[in-house]
Order: sequence, then structure tokens, then C-alpha cells
Amino acid sequence: HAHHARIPLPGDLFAPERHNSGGIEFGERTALDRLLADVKAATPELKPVTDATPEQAGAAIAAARAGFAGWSRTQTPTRAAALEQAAHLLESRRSHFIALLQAEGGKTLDDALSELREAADFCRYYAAQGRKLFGQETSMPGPTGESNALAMRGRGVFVAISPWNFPLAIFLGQVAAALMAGNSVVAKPAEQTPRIAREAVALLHEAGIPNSALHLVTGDGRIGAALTAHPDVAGVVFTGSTEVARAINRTLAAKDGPIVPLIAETGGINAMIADATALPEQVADDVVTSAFRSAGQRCSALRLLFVQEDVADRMIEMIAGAARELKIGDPSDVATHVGPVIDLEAKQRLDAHIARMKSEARLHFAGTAPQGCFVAPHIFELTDAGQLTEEVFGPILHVVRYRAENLARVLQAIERTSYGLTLGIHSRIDDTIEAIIDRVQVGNIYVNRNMIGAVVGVQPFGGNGLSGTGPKAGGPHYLARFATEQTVTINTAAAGGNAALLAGEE
Ligand code: UN1
Repeated sequence: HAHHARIPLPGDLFAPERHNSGGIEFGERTALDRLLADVKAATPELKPVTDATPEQAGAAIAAARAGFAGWSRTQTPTRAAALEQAAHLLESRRSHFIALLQAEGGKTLDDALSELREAADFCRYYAAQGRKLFGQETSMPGPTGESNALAMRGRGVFVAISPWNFPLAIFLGQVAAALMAGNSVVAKPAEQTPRIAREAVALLHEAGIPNSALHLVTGDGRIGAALTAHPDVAGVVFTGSTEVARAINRTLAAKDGPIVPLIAETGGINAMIADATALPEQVADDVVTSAFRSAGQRCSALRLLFVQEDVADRMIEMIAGAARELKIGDPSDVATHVGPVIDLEAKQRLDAHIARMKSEARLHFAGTAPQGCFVAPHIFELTDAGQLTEEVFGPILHVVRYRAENLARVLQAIERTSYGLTLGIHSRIDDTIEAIIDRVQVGNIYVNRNMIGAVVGVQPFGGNGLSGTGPKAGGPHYLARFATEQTVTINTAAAGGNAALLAGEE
């Protein structure tokens, strides 16, 4: 798809720019200095947001139902153009959105920039996919005297429930996909990040999505439950915990009404396997990125590292060494690598896990974090992978040693988690890599690199089992699940054909 490289990559920001005026040189300023000044100027005051009532949630569904007729009949190119315009608007207001992502989402500059880029990519990618998939009917083969065509249409009202960890990218990705497929949408963002969602909705409306086709409802899980229980919902797209995905499934199944699809992307107990042939420096760098960046608050993040025994001591030491370099603190400080966790509740849950691990496992490393909503990176060594029984959504790494001859047990342990989202492999033996890939049911596998930051259209993202239902976000099959298929078969012999036959006889 068209690429407008207007959101710089973090590295681009360090290139010096020269400013000349009337022959007087002012000295060097970097694009980074400018961006930081713009972001600082744009930093919003976070005013309280009022939650919707269940009645308002019902009213939003009714309004979206009314809006469906017009939006579903809007031409594909018009729908796509609105999403492309939204991407353009996002990029032209990048300082504003970065400031908001930092203030409300606790994102570091690196993470905010990547998220902004991902959000714009989702809009453009789904617009491009939508032009192909919804632009025209597909004519199907059939006998003479019959014409057959297959068309894709919107389902109706889609409810989109999104998480706080990608409050812009996942929010917009879900909404863009549902809209592109011709659905009207009621979006319910995480209760921790309603302001980013509100701004994203305003931007979509400004870009040309009719008010009647897109509605925002803020509130916690109770509002989400009210939305999914509503009889007029035609589909649900959800990213968040496995537990909530199950609850949504139960709600949808209990309704006396149409069978409603759920597209869910949930959690993971994601593993990495590093064998004795892996490059230790690279393992250390990739482990630190995968486990601790974004404060470990990604569903793709590394939780469980299996290291071959022969190299384990050295590897763990190098990983701890790399982790020691991380600066934890204020996300608006450009030197910060790891920002805060999302809220106090998250911090308490993580602190409790750390306390439990301290008594059950061997502590190899504990970083230092400032006062407040911060959790320092920790590295624990477990004697058995089964000690980690749930997804721990923070910067805590669990290491397990294995012997080369027991690789099959490592794969069994991964299978026993029943999740299947991401997997990292560090090895220089092709047979080992292939054998692992062959035996795991994992959605996204990364070999000899880090395992986060799936790129839209490059690494379509999503998993199996406890990790979700698919299809993969940012992939070529995603939009189809938001739509219904309709075939029309016309007996062309009945009217024109018969007439021609009769005419021939006469
Ligand atoms: C999530 O954390 O909810 O690959 C999913 C990545 C991101 C993960 C998004 N696309 O790191």
C-alpha cells in the first residue's frame, strides 16, 4: 500500500538539521528536539471522563443500527478514502497523539511513535485490502443459462472492545476493519484510556466516517457486557484477556437470536528457546527487548525463556547485564526505556507475583524503579515451567534451563500452557529451528530476533487456543471475518434466454 513516511522511525530523529536565516547560522537542532518541544507544548490536562450508563450503551446500538443502512451502501472507495484520510490526519497531528499516548497510556517516546505508525498502517492496510475484497463482485463459474456472483457485505452493528496497552493502534485497527467491511460500529475502549479513543473517534468522523456509523461508549467491563448482550449486535471484535473473551462467548451463546461471530485476540505465556549455538549478545538484547520493553505490557511479550543448560549461567548473566542498563521512569523523558505500568491495580498484581516468585524461585536480577506506578524488571529462574500458571502482564522474566536431549519436553511444556501466541527461537541449527516450528501451534514465530512489534501487513498478528480465535490482525484474511458473503444465482435462460429461443423458432 501507499507509504507516506511522515512518522519518523526513532532512529531518524537523531539526524541533525541545519537552520539558516539571512546567512546567520543558528547552530544545530535535531528533529528530535523539535518533536520533544512540540509534544511538550501539546501535553494535555487529563480531565475526568464520565462512564456511559447501560441505557446509553443501548441507545448507541440503536443509533448504529439506524446508521448501518446508509454506511453499508456507501461505495467501497469512499469507505477506503475515509480511512486513508484518517491515517493522514493522524500523521499530521503526531505531536498531539504522542503527548496523549504518554499522558494517558504511559508510553515512552519510542513506543508512542511505533504505535502511531501502527495505527496509521492499520487504516491504510485495511483500506487497501477492502478495495480488493469489497470493491466488486466475484463472478463464479456455472452452467450455461445461469450467472453466479459472490459479494461481500457488512454484517450489521459490530461491537469493538479494545485494550489499554495499544489504546490507539488496536482501537483504530478494530474500528477501521469493521467499518471497511461495511459495518456500523459501537466502540468500547478500555476504561483506563478513554480519552485517546475519544480523540481517535473524532478524527475518524472528521476524516469522513458518518457520525451515524461510528459511536463511542466509555466505561468498564459492565458496559462491555451490556453491549455484547444486546440483541441487535451482529459481531464482536475483542482484544484483551482470555477470561473476558470467554465471558463474551458465553454472553453471545446465551442469546436467543442470531449466531454472532467473535473475533478475539487474547493473552499468552510466550516462550523463547535459546540453545547453545545461539549468539549470546543477540539473545541478551532480544530477551531484554521482548520481556521488558513497554514494561512487558504486550500480549506478544516474552514470559518464559528456555536456555540450554551448557550456556545458561553465561546467558542469564548477560541478560541481567543488559537489563541493568535500562532506565525506568518518566515516559516523557527521552532517555527512559521503561515507563510505568498502567495503574495501581496492575502494579499490585505484579508486586504480588514478584513476592510469590521470591519464595518459589531463584532471583537472578531485580532492577530499580522509582516510587509510583513503576515495576522494576525482574529475572527469576524456575525449576519447572509449570510454576508459571498464568499470563503475568509486566516486566518479569522466568527462565528455565533445559538439556539438549530434553528439547521435546520443552515443547510439551509450551503446549501445556494451552496458549499459542508468540514464540522466539535462538539457534544456528536449521534442523532444530525447523523441528520446533513443526511441533508448536503458535501464531507468530520469530527466529534469531526479538518477538514483539509485529508489523501490519508483514507479520499478521494473532494466536490459537487460549490466545484467541483469529483471523490475524493486519493480515490478508482479517476483513473477511467482519463480513457476510452473499451469492446471487440468476437463471438467465428464464427471461432473455427463453425469449431468444422462441424468437429463433418463429
Ligand atoms: C497486544 O499486545 O495486545 O507484536 C497485541 C506486538 C503487538 C502486540 C499487540 N502487535 O508486539
